[in-house]
Amino acid sequence: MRLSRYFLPTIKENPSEAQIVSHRLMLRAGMVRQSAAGIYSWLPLGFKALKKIEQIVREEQNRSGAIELLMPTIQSADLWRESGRYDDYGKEMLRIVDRHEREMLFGPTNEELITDIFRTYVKSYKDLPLNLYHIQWKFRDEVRPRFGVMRGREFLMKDAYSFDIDGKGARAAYNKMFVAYLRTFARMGLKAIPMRADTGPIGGDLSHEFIILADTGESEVYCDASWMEADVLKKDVDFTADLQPLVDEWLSKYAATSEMHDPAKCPVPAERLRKARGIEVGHIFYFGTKYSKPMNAQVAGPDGAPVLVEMGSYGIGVSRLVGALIEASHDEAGIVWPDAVAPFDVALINLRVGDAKCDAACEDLYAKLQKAGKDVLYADTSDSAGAKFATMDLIGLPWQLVVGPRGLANGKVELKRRRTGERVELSVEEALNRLLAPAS
Ligand code: 5CA
Repeated sequence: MRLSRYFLPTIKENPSEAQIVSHRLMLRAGMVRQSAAGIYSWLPLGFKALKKIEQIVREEQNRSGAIELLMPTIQSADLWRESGRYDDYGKEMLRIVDRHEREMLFGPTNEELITDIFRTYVKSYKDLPLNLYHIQWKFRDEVRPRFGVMRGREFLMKDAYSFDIDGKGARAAYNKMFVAYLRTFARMGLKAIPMRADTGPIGGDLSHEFIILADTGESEVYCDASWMEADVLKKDVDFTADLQPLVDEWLSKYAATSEMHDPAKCPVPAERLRKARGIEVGHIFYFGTKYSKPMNAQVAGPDGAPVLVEMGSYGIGVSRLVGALIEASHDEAGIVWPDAVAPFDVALINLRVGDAKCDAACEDLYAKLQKAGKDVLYADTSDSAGAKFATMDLIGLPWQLVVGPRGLANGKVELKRRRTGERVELSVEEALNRLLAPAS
């Protein structure tokens, strides 16, 4: 993408409405624009980051055996009456009346809708286990939407729903999601720690929140210092195997939110206990027959007798993750994207647009990098070098490839790693090789 043709409305001044760094940087980098309290438009750069994150979530859901579909944002109130949650959900639910006076709502979650789909089509235990998910916008009329996309009213969630014939199967489904979540967040460069959690309006008796540590987090958490060294991606995972031993291994490391933490019962010695603040990026629930029972979602068991299915639901805050990733990875100059979720891979900076040699070298690099599959933002505008560097540092792409007349006279370009600030002078060939090496 050529910057001269792109839509990147960056802002120099710090926006006064932003209280935390990720919100400030998202506004300054032209990623989002608030359209009403807690409701955002995703501008091109923000949208690209959102899509990158969504894709990692999708790949790990698919790897674990979950199947993607898409349910609507608007739901019928009648379904929610069946589960009893239409009255229980309270003011957080945005209620709508259509032209025929039918009561509708903007979905805050999808347990009812998916259970209705399930009961319509699935009739036999032979079709289980089944885990269906979608990545769809939700609306919750939060009392205090704040911190930008971290606590929005409209937000993008991945929600998966598992159906099993018995508790043992449901536990296996829960374990798959547990491990898929660890992998998902680790692939984004985040350390998300699973913590025993309250189940709130979703219900059930087994639940974990996945929380990343950040000073601006809304939850207070306690965890064993050994979590800091844990490497989730070290082992490959076979999702067809029994994952209980792996889950038990992870759960043997203590971690709890302040609501669940009891100092008297905490097994971690004081010197190894970390108290920190955290951001909830995912939440998984096992709630048995809480929805299948009132909604009569049953299948024929092996002996032909009807059995109510055991269910769980599993959420990831996809749009919240954009903010959470920035909270976890930034410096004074701006965002520092982890490679896997960066909206572009490389910023190609032409220091002297109009100079025939610089232009030609940049065009050549731009074409070659794109041909090799790299997503390049080519700074081909007439802004000053200083302004270009500031913009590129602000938007935080992992690599900056700088082409200027002085270097080119000696056949050199400069490659800067955004995360470390390290700069090296290289030949054009070497720079290309470095950028196209598998690790970059
Ligand atoms: N039905 C279940 C799981 S599918 C559910 O709704 N769980 S939840 O309420 O915990 O939400 C799942 C995830 O969505 C949370 O972990 C959080 O990361 C994200 N989330 C929840 N509320 C908001 C919000 N107001 N703004 C942004 N993200 C949110």
